[in-house]
Amino acid sequence: MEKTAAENAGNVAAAKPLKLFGSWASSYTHRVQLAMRLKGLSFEYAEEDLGNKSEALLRANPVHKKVPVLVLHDGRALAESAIILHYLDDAFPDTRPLLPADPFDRAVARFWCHFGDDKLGPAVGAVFATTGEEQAAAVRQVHENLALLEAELREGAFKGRRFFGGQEVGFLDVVLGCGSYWLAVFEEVTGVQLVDAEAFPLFHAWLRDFEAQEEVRETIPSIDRLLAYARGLRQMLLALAAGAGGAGDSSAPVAAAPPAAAPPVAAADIAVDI
Ligand SMILES: N[C@@H](CCC(=O)N[C@@H](CS)C(=O)NCC(=O)O)C(=O)O
Repeated sequence: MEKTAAENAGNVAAAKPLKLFGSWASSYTHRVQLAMRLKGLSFEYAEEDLGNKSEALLRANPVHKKVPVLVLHDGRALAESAIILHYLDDAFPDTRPLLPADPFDRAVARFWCHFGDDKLGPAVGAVFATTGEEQAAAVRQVHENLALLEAELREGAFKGRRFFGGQEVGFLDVVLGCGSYWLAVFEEVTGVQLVDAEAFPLFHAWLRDFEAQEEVRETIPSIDRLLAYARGLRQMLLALAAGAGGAGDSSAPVAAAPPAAAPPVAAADIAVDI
């Protein structure tokens, strides 16, 4: 009889552990780490130097050359955090599911995941990478996007839920939560308020609740470390945008430096890649 993917995964589990290529400050990496923790899946972790990527990472993700990458028990590799999260649900059905069971609810979770990656994340990145009027416009975009999420929590798809996934942290919590802790870091570094608890009470409460979860606390680096990293990164992005060129102040504590030749226009993109 043919074996299911889960049985195959289970058979080779003893031989070779799952392996995750990641970067310590990468929110996309945190998504996968958190998902595996919530599911109780053990894995090996390989920290990538994003300024000098390993041959193994480039072989495993030749298309995007980014982390996270999950290497399966049999050596095959998967890239893109949301796709990895879906895979984990499919391949390990005996573990805690992250996506809802209902097809419509699953689609809604995917929709808001796309919203986070496509709209909210880039707007937050732009606040971080800019100053002046450009930054003010990006702040307005962040607020518009947060207002959309707040409305869904108040009277839309997620009304009455503790988490986006229901009573427990689910797929969308992992996806949105692993980017949202950067909001406080960016507020501190830029001096701009992004999440006003009065304007976005439900989103604010959700984020505090998410951050207090044991698995989340185990996954997210300390605020001091993130702050030091973000300060160095902002300094470099502003230098790039100002046309200073190069990799900025080499003493800046930038753990995951973008390519030195990155053009200024890419600044917002770089900032989002955290
Ligand atoms: N869409 C990707 C984004 C991954 C991503 O942007 N990774 C960043 C680190 S957070 C990266 O590897 N950057 C290195 C580079 O761009 O060269 C995902 O969801 O996994």
